[in-house]
Amino acid sequence: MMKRLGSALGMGLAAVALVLPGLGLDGVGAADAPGVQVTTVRYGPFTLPPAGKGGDVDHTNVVLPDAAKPCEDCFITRAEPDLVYDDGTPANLDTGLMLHHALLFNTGVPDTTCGADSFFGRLGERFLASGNERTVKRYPDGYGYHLGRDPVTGVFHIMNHSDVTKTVWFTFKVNWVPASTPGVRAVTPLWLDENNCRDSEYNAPAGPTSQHWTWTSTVSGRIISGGGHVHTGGVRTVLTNLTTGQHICTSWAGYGHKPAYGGEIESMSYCAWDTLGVVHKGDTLDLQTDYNAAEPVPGAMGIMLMALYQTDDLTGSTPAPPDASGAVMPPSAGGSPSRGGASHHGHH
Ligand SMILES: [Cu+2]
Repeated sequence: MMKRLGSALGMGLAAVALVLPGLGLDGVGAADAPGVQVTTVRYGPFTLPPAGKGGDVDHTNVVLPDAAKPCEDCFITRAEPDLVYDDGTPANLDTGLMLHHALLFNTGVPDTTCGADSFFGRLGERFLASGNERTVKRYPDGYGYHLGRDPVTGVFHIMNHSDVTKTVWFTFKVNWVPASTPGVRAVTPLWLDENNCRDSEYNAPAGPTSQHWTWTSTVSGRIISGGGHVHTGGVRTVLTNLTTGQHICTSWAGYGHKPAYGGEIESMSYCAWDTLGVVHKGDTLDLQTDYNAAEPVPGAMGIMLMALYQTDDLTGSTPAPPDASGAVMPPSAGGSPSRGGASHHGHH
């Protein structure tokens, strides 16, 4: 099973994608609501020689066309990512493995913030993603992401910093209901990115910095959930409607609570509420990304993937409490990165 990851962007690999079927009663998800099914979808195997011998596929995106889907004609309501070994145990920095990123594209739907004039835009709608911090995505009750019958494309970047070859899988444990389920409201993913439609990277200088990216909304509705992604040294991402002045979501980075992460970024807090914020077509959304690293962070990222319920009924409901919108720092956040954000591990 010695397989080197391809080095060419856009190269399709023959990695096998498996769906582990129907674990509807395994606890976590089954409690959600009647009819909720839980499917773990597994991508790989990725067999990675040590870094420097092919396992260090830096700046490489492995593209898997026709990647496994957790369900078809369905609404995804929750998705829990992980990177694991053959036996299912987590693969993380304490054993040398790091998930740079995994992204899933729905090829049947154009992306809302990235047009088809770019490589990533042509792949379709970015609807699920994960960095090494492995944030669980979820929508408030009554909302879901609709996945139809179009193929899904996966993009993966995984690194092996250990000195031996390792085989790992990327997994998403997905809660879903059939599309025929009455009353589920379909959400539109909004991908907000300091370097959108490109490689998402920028260089963050040492010390406290704020990077901004703005987007003029092409859609109207209520933002109901979402979270951010930064690299080690990142503090938070903040989404604001500049036109109305409304704070929508702050996603906070956490360090130093989980030994498996070796002091690198281990969590990003997640916002979820029936109305985190209101967006009108033509409004300007501002993505702010804060870093505070002891050394410069090359290839830094600042991304938020939000879920929007498109509607013209913008009257809204109960305002989001501070702990739902990240207006206050949660207990999971804060702490100090072990190496100031400039280490090789910390690159992503
Ligand atoms: Cu990243």
